[in-house]
Amino acid sequence: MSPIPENQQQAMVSRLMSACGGSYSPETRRKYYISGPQWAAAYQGQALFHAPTRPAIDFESVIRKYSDIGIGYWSTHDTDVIPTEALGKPAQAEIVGRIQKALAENGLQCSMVTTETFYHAVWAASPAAEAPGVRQYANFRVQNTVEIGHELGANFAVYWPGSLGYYVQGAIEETQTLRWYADAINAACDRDIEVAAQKGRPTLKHCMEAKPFEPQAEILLPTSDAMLAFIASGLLTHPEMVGLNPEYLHELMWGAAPRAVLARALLAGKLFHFDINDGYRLKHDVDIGVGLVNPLDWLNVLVLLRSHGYNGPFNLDFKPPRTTSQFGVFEVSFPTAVDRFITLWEMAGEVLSDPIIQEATDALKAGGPVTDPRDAEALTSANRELLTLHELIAHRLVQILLGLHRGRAFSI
Ligand code: 3MF
Ligand code: MG
Ligand code: MG
Repeated sequence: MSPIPENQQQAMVSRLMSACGGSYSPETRRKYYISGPQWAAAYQGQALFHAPTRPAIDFESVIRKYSDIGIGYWSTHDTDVIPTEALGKPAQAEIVGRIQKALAENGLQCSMVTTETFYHAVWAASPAAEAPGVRQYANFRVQNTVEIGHELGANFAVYWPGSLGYYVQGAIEETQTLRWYADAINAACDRDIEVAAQKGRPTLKHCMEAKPFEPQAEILLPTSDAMLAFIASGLLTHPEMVGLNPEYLHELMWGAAPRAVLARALLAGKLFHFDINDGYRLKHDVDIGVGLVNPLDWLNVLVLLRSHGYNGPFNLDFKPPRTTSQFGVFEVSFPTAVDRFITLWEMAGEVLSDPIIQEATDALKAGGPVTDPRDAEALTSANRELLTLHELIAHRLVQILLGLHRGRAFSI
C-alpha cells in the first residue's frame, strides 16, 4: 500500500469503521444507563512519561459529541469544568448554567459528579492532611460538589480518594487519617441532606471508588472490600447513604476477580455505581476500553449484574489510547466501547436464558442421590459425573461469546 496522505486518513478510518459493521443506532445506545465522563473524552494522552497527543476540548463539544453517539448521560469532576480558583465563586454559577444549557440542548442528563482530590498541589498530603485548613478545604470541596450535583440533576456523587496514602511511612498515623477522611464524607452527606430538602430532591448516592496503587506509593483504602469495611466501621454518620463505585480494572490491578468483588458489594447492598473499562492483572491503570482485553470475563461480570437486577450507571471510565486522534476518540473509541458493552450485555441475557446452561446448573444444584451425608466416598461418587458440567458450562459461555452456539463453525 502506498503512503496515505494526511487529508485522506479520517475518511479511511470512517470507511473501515463502517466495514466493521455491528454498530447500534444512537436511539438504541440511549436505552442503556451508560455515562460518558467529561475527563475521558477530554483526556489529551498525557502521563508522567507522555506528552499530550490530542488538543484540549471543551465540555460543550464533549456533550454534543456524546449526544451524536447516543451516550445519554454525562459525568464530571468539579475541576474538569470549573477552574479551581472559581470554585464556590460567582463564576461557578455561570459555568453551571452553561452546562445545564448544553445538557438540555443535547438531550443529555448529568448522572454523577465527583470531586478532584488528587491532582492539585493542595492535596499533596491528601484531602485528610494533618493541617486543619486543608481538611476544611476538602470539606468545602466535597460539599460544593454536592451542590453542583443537585444543580445539574445528578443522582450520584463519587469519591476516589486518590492521594489518601503516603510515599514514606511513619509520618502519618493511619487510624487518624481515616477518621479525618470520614469527616469529609460526613460533611458531604450532611450538606446533601440539607440541599436535597431545600430542593425537594432525593439525596445523592455517595459512592467510594478504590484503586490499589497510584498516585501514592501506599494507599489506605486500596480495594472495594477495604471501603466496605470503612463504610461499616462506625466512622460514618450516614453509612446508609454511602456505597461503592467499583472500577473493573482497579480490582484487576491487585489480582482480584472483579466478578467476586462485585458479588461481595451486591451482598452488602452497596453496589451503587460501576466504572467500566479493561486492562491487565497486576499492572498499572491503563484504562483500556471495555471488553478489549477480557471479553469473556466481562461477559461473566454482566451475567452476574443482570441476574441481580443491577440498575445503576455504567460509567465509561477509560482513556482513549494516545495513538487515537481526537477525531478517532469520537469516531472509534467511544462508539465502539458503547457497542461492545451493549453486545456483551445482550449476550449476558442469552446466557441467562440458555437452556443448556440452565439444565446443567439445575442438575448441579440437584446433585446426585445422597445415601449417607457422612460418607465422603459415597458423596464423591454420587456427584462425579455431574461435576463435569462445570467445564461444559464454561465451554458454553465461550460458544456464546464467539457466536459458535449460532452455528458459526470453521472448516479446514
Ligand atoms: C482514577 C479514576 C478516576 C475516578 C474519578 C471519579 C479519573 O483511576 O478512576 O478517574 O473514577 O476520579 O471519582
Ligand atoms: Mg474510575
Ligand atoms: Mg482507572
